[in-house]
Amino acid sequence: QHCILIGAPMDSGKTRKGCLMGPDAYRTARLPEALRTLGHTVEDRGNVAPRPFTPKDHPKLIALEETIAWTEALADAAEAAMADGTPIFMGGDHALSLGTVLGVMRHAESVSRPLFILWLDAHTDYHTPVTTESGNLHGTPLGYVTGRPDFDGFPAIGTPVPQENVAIIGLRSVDPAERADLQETAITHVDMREIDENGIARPLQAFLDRVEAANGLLHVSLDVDFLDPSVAPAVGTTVPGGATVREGHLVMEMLHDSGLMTSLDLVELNPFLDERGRTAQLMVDLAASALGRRVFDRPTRAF
Ligand code: DIR
Ligand code: MN
Ligand code: MN
Ligand code: MN
Repeated sequence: QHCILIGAPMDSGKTRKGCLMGPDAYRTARLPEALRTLGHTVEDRGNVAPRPFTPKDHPKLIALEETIAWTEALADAAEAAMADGTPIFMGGDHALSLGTVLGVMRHAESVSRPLFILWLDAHTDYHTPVTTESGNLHGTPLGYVTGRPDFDGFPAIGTPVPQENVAIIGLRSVDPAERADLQETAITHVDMREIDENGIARPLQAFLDRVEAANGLLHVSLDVDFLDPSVAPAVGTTVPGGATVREGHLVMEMLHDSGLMTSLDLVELNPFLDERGRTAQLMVDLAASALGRRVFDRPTRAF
């Protein structure tokens, strides 16, 4: 595979700063080398910068103009990279997915294939600029790409990603408005209890089977807070009771087995909160699993 690394040092999706250091943390934790070791070619396209913007005060929303400026720049970078290989977006907070998914949507449309999204996150990120209570736009990308209203000033999205094509796995912090809105949708939402009861492989495989049957493209968005804070502390919105290291690797290895993943976001890493880079290292190891790293080869699927 040709892996295209794109830095997105975006920090405008929430108040607490630090995600801007994420791309360099991934480079320092040797993400490019890990992918090359697996036999992939790796091209680091450096960091994207937002379009020029003029900040304005808003009664609720944090850094709206900056976030729109990033969305436009990242959508262009993502669309271009999709034509050349497998982009891996090194964030940056989760608002970067407003742009990366938009670019991937444009590419999917140009090749006439349906787009599926796997969202690995403690949170649903299904708000709109109107429903958000915090004003943090990192809580809105799934609302945006599925065509929810009130994204005034953002690029028009064309055909939204169908709700049936979205799965969120790892949920344990859902705002009341999101919970009510999401339950009316066809979005697959797997909370931690379901993972505790049935394991993480089953719902994931069911989703991957749907992607394969539709000959879909698959965008994966991995939020650090999908993982339990005991193993991934470097994120501003830790929620106890998250995925274990092994659950994370199982998801990533299954993604590689499926051969379906066509783009990947690594988001919400805040290296300033880390203990000796351990969260960056875990995220690099997970990305390596998604790109083929194995303890042993598995000729057949075990379940
Ligand atoms: C919360 C937190 N739902 C909000 N969201 C996220 O501010 O809207 N935290 N994405 O990572
Ligand atoms: Mn998120
Ligand atoms: Mn989250
Ligand atoms: Mn392989």
